[in-house]
This record gives sequence, structure tokens and C-alpha cells, in this order.
Amino acid sequence: MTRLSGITPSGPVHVGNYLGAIRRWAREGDPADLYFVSDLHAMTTPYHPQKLRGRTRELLAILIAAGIEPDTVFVQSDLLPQLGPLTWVLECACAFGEAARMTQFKEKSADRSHEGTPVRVGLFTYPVLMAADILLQGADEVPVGDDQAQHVELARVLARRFNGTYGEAFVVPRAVTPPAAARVRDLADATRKMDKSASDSAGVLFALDEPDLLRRKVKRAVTDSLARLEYRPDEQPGLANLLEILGACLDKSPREVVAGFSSYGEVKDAVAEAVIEELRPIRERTLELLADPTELDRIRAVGGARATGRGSHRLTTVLRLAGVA
Ligand code: AQP
Repeated sequence: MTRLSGITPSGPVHVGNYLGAIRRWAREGDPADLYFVSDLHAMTTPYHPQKLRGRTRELLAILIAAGIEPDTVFVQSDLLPQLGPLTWVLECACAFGEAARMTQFKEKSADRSHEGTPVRVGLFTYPVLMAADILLQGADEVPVGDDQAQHVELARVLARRFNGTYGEAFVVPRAVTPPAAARVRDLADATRKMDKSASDSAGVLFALDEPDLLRRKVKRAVTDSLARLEYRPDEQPGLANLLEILGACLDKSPREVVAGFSSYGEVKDAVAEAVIEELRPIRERTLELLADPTELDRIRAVGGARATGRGSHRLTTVLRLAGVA
């Protein structure tokens, strides 16, 4: 059984990505799973090519440094020769109305129109590219949050339609809900989730931040003036967020970790030290890998070759059934 998960280099990796996804992939990943850096998805909104290239390498290095089996990791753009034709075939199997129904497109395009920046056609069609990511690899399960479940549903619809119309080629994937993980929120505003592409990074703990910077960001975290040391997410969201981060780092519940503190300052010190210790080995290994481009390229090539190998037979079948090969 193959599970496929991706992460987009839309900004530097933060502690939310790490605790909510990457650490789980490293701990629970199966050799049959696939993890990929979805750099093509980062092109759906304005971006800088050099930064994208750098962030893609950095993210690949972080996934390896975090302990994910290197063979199971690949970079999406390394599969462009396969994903390009497959995306076209799937776009030609997708009704305009189906793509237009995607809630995420409606929300993200509304944001862009609001900002006065053009909405890219890629933002509209990327769920079809996501279907190609999934279907090319023959993934059985795709762990996604609520915001992506509709896209996996589209992949299911397209797989069934192609199989029914032209012939059996695709595994019909399932969306699965990943085990509940801490939803880390921004330290400066606990109503917002911690975001890679946040315009203000004062409340975002990046995985490669220096320990001193992490300490300063945690010290400035917004809490409240109630001076109550309890875990009450609704009434004290800033404190609750800190306790959730601490709990996730220590593999304990936020209620367990809150006992024993006598001030918010103590909580912040403990959070800073726990995050620094959690990230230290990953930061060190990532910097080593980034300093050794030959090794990183070698790892990248192995993962890319494995993913390409998995998809090539399926793509040949699809093109033949579609009448274009
Ligand atoms: N704040 C978070 N807390 C816990 N988990 C999180 N994830 C993202 N933010 C948090 C998880 O990280 C994985 C990769 O996510 P993605 O690349 O699809 O990015 P995203 O979910 O759109 O969120 P980001 O990282 O903040 O990026 P941008 O700025 O591009 O929106 C997923 O498993 C996600 O749940």
C-alpha cells in the first residue's frame, strides 16, 4: 500500500510543518510511502525562480535530515517529463465545472483579486496536476487535511472516468485523515495558523532559524494579561499555542506540560529550549547536506529515479489508451 504526501516550498519550513507533518513522516513512514517536494505547486502564485530553486533544495535536505528514508523522497519537477503529458491527459478528462468548483481556488483567487494581483491559470488547474502526482505513482492513500480533501476527490473522479472511458490504467486513490497533530499557530497572532508564506515572520519559528532567533521569537510571543497557568485554548489562545508546541516537542499533552510552571516567562523559556533541542539535529544535518551539493544531488537523483520508474509504465499505458502513443 502506497501513501503519498507532498510539501510545497512556498517559504521556509516552520515548526508547524515539522511537528504537524515532517516529524510524523519520519517516525511513521513506511518504505512503500512516497514524500515529495511539490515545487511545481509553488508556481501558482508569484515567486522568484532562484528562491524557489534554493527552497526546493533546502526542503529536500530538511526531509532527509529529519530522518525520512531518502529513497522515498523526490522532487516533483524531476518528474516533469511524465507529469506534463499526464496532466494534459487528465485536463482533457476534467470538466471545466469540476475544476471551477474547487473551494481552494475560489478562496485563493479571491485573495489575489483582493490584492489586485492577477490570478494564474495554474492556480485554477493545479488540482489536476495534483491528480497527476497521485495517479502517476499509483498511490492508494493520500493523507490530507480538510482543505485538500476535495482535490483528492477530483483525482478519484478523474481516475474512475479515465478507467471507465478508455481502459483500466489508474489506481483509484483514497483521501485519509492524518492522525490529529498539533495545529501550530503564529506566535504573534494565535488566530492565524503558522504559515510559510506569512508576510510578517516575527511569530513564525523557522526550522533553520538560529537558536538565539528562536529564543527571541518565543520570548515575544503574544499571551494575555490573565496570569492563569491553564490550558484553555478558547480563552487563552496564545498560551495554549505555546503549551501545544511544548507538548508536541516533549510527546506530552498540553495539560500535562502546564503543571509545574509559575509564570508565562517560565513557559516561554521551556518552549524555546524544547524547540531549539528538537530542531538542533535537523538544522545541523540540513546545513551539512546543503554544504555538500554532490551528496544532495546524489540523494535527489536516487529518489527521482525511483519515482520516475514507478510512473513510466503507467504513463505509457495511459498515452496508448488515450490514443496518443
Ligand atoms: N501551522 C501548522 N501546524 C501544523 N501543521 C501544519 N502544516 C502546515 N502548517 C501547519 C502541515 O505541513 C504540511 C505541508 O504543508 P503545505 O506545504 O501543503 O503547506 P500549507 O498546509 O499550505 O501551509 P504552510 O506551510 O503554512 O504554507 P503556505 O504558506 O504555502 O500556506 C501539511 O501536512 C500541513 O498540514
